[in-house]
Amino acid sequence: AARYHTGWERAWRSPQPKAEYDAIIVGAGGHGLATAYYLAKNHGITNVAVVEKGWLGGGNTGRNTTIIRSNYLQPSSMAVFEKSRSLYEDLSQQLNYNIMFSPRGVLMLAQTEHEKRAWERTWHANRIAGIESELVTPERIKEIVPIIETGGPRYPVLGGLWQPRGGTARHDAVAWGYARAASAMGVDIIQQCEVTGVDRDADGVTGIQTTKGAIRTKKLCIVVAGNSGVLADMAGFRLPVESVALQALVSEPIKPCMDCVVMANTVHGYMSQSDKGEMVIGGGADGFNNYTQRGSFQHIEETVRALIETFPMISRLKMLRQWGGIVDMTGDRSPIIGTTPVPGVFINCGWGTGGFKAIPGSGWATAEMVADGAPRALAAPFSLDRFTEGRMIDESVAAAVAH
Ligand code: FAD
Ligand code: PYC
Repeated sequence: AARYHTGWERAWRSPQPKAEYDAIIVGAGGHGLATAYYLAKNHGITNVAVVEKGWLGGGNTGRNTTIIRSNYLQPSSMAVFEKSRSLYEDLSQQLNYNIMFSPRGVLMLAQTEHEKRAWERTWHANRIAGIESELVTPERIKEIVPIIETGGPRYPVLGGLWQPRGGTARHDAVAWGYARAASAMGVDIIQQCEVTGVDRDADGVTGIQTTKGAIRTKKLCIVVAGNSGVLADMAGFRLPVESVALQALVSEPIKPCMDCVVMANTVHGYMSQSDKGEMVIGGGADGFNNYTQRGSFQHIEETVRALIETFPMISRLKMLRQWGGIVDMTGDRSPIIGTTPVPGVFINCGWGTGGFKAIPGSGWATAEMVADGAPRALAAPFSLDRFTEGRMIDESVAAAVAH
């Protein structure tokens, strides 16, 4: 009998590891895969392996709520997030893979006077940097999001920051699109291959130990989000990063009722509607360090309770499923992209609760660094030594769910 599920072309190759690569990237999340893609595409470096302990995109890249925006405060952050947002605009065409980028607009609510002032400051910074964003009144907010209740009893909506060119994309597709394109250019993506050790001699890194054997390299880029501290420990240095669970949940699908993304950061709740009709909901990060990739009842209750004041209509919705991912949080809520104390070992981490939006820009900047051996302008401010030099890049307001 005819079968529909035979003869499909594999999207990427699944090779056995070679003995040696010019560069190895640990972690096949969005950032690792984008780094591999831009190494091949922009720098012609294709003798590269991306080594992944599980399945590609199975970490935070496949667990996030897909919000894309660039309304950050500091010049270095705006540069990398806006580079990223603009790369997202035609990423489907670049990868020839539909990542379902949907620039539906992102609205950050102001529900205290303090938050209102913070968004005013961000708006001025965005304007100076040429990032399109708009301060909006409660009346305008009601036009943008008719289902919102602006006059809530505890935290009425006082205004907001609207980024019309922000939006969402299909998270898995971002990973799959980069993977397919990188693989087609010769990058080996090796799944089910956990890195268990980092080999080094007096001059620096010499290779890695994995569950599929030893692999040699002189350039190792660690891109493992919540596991960054574990990998840094293997390589012999420490990171100022904490690993915390961030949870999310989705409701049953309903008819289209909200065509933008809304973030209510004072109460720790945010929401958008997926193409399937589910309300995609998230809140704050867990208040304790852990490596447990799952959700908890307490979190559902806290997050939904917080959002119901602003969106009373969700009180009748059934929640379908919840999950968690382990995010890598730095003290200033900004990422780390840089060289490390071990020659030949590079790090890309610290994206915390907000790195999905950064995947293209981060991959671009990290590929520059791995190719040249040192970061160029986009990545340079995010070096590891900013923590010893006291050069913090404070993004606690823009990080929103992680403040
Ligand atoms: P990951 O996708 O986690 O990839 C790292 C990979 O490394 C994993 O696949 C892991 O298996 C692998 N790995 C780990 N250890 C090893 C090892 N020893 N050997 C080999 N491989 C290893 N960001 C936004 O911008 N917008 C959002 O709306 C948003 N919402 C979020 C909601 C939730 C619930 C969560 C959890 C995160 C959210 N984020 C959001 C953050 C975003 O998901 C992350 O910052 C981003 O996905 C990090 O990508 P990554 O490639 O660095 O990490
Ligand atoms: O960084 O925009 C963000 C975000 C939203 C939800 C989680 N992170």
